[in-house]
Amino acid sequence: MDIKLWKNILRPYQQAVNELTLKFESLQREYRESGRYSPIEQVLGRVKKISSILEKCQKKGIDIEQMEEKLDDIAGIRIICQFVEDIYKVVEFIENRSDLEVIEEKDYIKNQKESGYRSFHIIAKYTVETLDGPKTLKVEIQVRTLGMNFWSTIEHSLQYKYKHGIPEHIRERLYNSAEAILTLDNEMSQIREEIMDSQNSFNIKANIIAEILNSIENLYAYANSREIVKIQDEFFKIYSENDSDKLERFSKELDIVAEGYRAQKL
Ligand code: 0O2
Repeated sequence: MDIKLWKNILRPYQQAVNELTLKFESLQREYRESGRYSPIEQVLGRVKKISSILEKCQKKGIDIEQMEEKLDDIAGIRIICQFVEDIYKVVEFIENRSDLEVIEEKDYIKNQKESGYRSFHIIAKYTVETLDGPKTLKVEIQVRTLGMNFWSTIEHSLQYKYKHGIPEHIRERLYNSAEAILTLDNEMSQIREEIMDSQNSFNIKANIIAEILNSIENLYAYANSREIVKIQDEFFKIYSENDSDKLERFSKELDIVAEGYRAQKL
C-alpha cells in the first residue's frame, strides 16, 4: 500500500478521534461549569501509528487489505477517571450515546489480565461525515483510573523495550506494582465522597468568581470608574474572607446593580 493510500485510509480515523475527544471534553466541561463533579478527568486520543498497524497485522496474520475489518483499535480514545466507580458511570454514558454503537465490552477491572493490566475496553461503531459521504468505523475506547493509566503506560514502554518478553524479575515487580495500584484505587474509593465534596466546592467557588469578574467587566459599559473601584474593593474584601455563601450573595447583588444601571441607560 503506498503512502498516499495510507493517508486516505487513516484520515477518517483521525476525524473520529478528533470529534470524540472534543465531545468527551465538552461533557467534562459541562459538568464542571454546572458545578458538578465530573467522572471524566482527562481525555486522550490517537490514531495507531502505521508501524504499529503493520506490526499487529504481522503478529496476528492479518492481510493489510483487511486491517480496517480486523483491527479494532486504529482509532483509540482513552478516558481517564479519578475513581473506579467513575469508570462504570462513563461506560454507562457511552452505552447510552446515540452516536456510538457498542459492539463489544471487555472488563479487565473485574477480570484483571495476567500481567496485572486493568482497564475497561469498549469497541464501538462511530460514523464520520467525509467528502465521499458517511463512513462508519470502529473505535476502541479504554476507560481507566489515573493509577491504572500510570501502570499501563510504564508497562507498555517496557513491552516495547523487551520485544521478546519482559524478564521475570521485572515482570514480578510490575505485577507487585499493579497490586499496589489496586490497593491505591480501593483506598481512594473509600474517601471518594470526601474528595468529591472538596473538588465540587472548589469548582463552585471558581464559577462564582468567574461570574463576578465577568459582571464587573460588563459594568465598565454603564457605571463610572469610582463606582467600579468601590465594587472591586468590596469583592476583594469578601474574597479574602473565603466564604462561598457570601461570594454567591455578592454575585447576586451585583446582578441587581448591573440590571439597575442597564435600566438607567435605557
Ligand atoms: P497499543 O500500542 O496500545 O495500541 P487486540 O490486541 O485488540 O487485537 P486483544 O489482545 O484481545 O486483541 O485486545 P485487548 O487485550 O483488549 O488489548 C487491546 C489494547 O489494550 C492493547 O493494544 C493495549 O493498549 C491494551 N492492553 C492490553 N493488555 C495490556 C497489557 O497487559 N499491558 C498494557 N500496558 N496494555 C495492555 P495494543 O495494540 O497491544 O497496544
